[in-house]
Amino acid sequence: MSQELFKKMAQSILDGDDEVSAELAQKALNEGIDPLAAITDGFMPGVNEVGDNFACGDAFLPELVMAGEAMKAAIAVLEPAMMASGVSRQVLGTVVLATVEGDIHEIGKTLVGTMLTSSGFKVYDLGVDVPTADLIAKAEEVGADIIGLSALLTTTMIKQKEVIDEVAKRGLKVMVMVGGAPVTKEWVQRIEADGYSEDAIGAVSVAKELMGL
Ligand code: B1M
Repeated sequence: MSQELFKKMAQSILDGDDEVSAELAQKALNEGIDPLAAITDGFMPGVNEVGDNFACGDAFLPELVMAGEAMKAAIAVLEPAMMASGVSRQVLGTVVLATVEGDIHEIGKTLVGTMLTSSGFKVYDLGVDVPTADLIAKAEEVGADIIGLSALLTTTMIKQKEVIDEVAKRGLKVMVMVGGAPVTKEWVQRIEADGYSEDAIGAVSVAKELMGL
């Protein structure tokens, strides 16, 4: 039953149809499907397929843009339910979150922010294409425990290292957690990040670990 729905969800992303993706997201909620499962098992396979098609020249930038819009429309419907499912109301820690400078991919970063918020973290989401200096300034202003950095491009991952180097240079007591599709464990070790997760659910566990919880 939900497999059928998941297939339609993936197809709505491939079609870049934000009306259908939003309708299917609502249908999932009506049927009591876990919103995160709808994203990971339904919509994500579609977005990954568009990405693969783009990489091998079978899809072009407009398809990528439309897939992104369809994904965002679905998440907008699912997000309130993800927020409401959070159990903890105690503030577990403060996170300054962003997609690094030069990178405008926002969907994964926003999902991580939603999961952290619904799990009890106070999240300052600075958006996309955020310069290192702005991240550091915000982290200092709000006394952040963690800076969370998303990067989706091999060309922008280096900005994660730039932030870590700046934190070290200034002797700041803030941990840095990184993620994003091109980020690997090897990269994380190389840049000496404090935490890494390959998905949004894992990001919550890693953030809790960093807080000693
Ligand atoms: Co772009 N894009 N894109 N794109 N895009 C990729 C990333 C790409 C892999 C596609 C491909 O070629 N296969 C490729 C990168 C290649 C590379 O560097 N190796 C690529 C490219 C090349 C580009 C452009 C350069 C294209 C161009 O202009 N010629 C351009 C770059 C613009 C820029 O940033 N300067 C570009 C633009 C775009 C759009 C704007 C059109 C659109 C984004 C729309 C938006 O965000 N509003 C877009 C999209 C949609 C994609 C793909 C198809 C999907 C990304 C996505 O939203 N995934 C992507 C291919 C792919 O990833 N398969 C691709 C869904 C999202 C939920 O997953 O973001 O991975 P993700 O987040 C996951 C995890 O990674 C993790 O948790 C999330 C949830 O599970 N995670 C974290 C993410 N951040 C985390 C942080 C954490 C922890 C975990 O801690 C802090």
